[in-house]
Amino acid sequence: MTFPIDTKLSWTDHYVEHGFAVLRNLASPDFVRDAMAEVAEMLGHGLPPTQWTAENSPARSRKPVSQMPALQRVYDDPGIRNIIDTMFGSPDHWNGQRQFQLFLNPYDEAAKAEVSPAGHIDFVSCPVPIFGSGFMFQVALSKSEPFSGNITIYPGTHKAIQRALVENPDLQYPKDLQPLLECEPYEFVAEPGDVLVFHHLVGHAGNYSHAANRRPRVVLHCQGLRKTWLHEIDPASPTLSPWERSLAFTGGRYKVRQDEYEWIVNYKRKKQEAKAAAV
Ligand SMILES: O=C(O)CCC(=O)C(=O)O
Ligand SMILES: [Fe+2]
Repeated sequence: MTFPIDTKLSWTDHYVEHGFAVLRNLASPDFVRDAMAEVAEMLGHGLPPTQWTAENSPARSRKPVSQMPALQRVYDDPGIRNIIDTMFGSPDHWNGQRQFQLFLNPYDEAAKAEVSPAGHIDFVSCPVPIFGSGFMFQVALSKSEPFSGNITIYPGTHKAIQRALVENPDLQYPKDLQPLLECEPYEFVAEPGDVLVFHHLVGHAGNYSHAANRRPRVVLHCQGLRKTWLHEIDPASPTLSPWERSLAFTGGRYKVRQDEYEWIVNYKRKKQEAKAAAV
């Protein structure tokens, strides 16, 4: 059993409620075709995707994505830009950063056809932002199948994590928060051009590639970030954007103790300094 998408909800309501949404066939076919051609050129072996293996195809691009102009166009795609603008409630909030990676999971003979029973969040042993400044999305460039190494999402966990942080903003992942990230996952099995949008606090996991027909997983793993970080939310406000609504599980009006960005940067800097002083 995997978690079923609730098709009665709009994608934005699904994102708010479950911490993720799937938009089928969203990125333009021209973009997807050119991006896949650029990936194939980078690999250089001319083999069809079902013959890609861990030996002949690296999981992370050999070439920096900054040198892959077709991939860069992901942020010019009208469907993608519409997601960003809709999430933030206006085209004025996006910070313009093209921050993404190419994730490629070729068939792995030694792996098992299974997905992780638990997720992670990306804020490891550091402050976890209650609000943060954006969301994540993946754009599928090729057809995948169950166990292709697709990302899995642990639905609804963004709420539990945010509530725990409201109670105690000093909680950290994994030591305090891992138990909240175990539930029935959703696996992003994709057709080319499908997009998965997910919350910065929702549990998610990478998986091994061992699908029946040996299809690999090829996606762009992207961030949609705002110019400004949020400091405060009033869940009762009628004008919240979908992104803000997904951050309104605070149980009432909530204001951060300090700027979250500065908090994370200072925390990391102090940790580095302590490490340097210890050697
Ligand atoms: O493989 C994936 O799609 C997920 C990767 C991930 O969660 C990460 O890099 O933090
Ligand atoms: Fe992650």
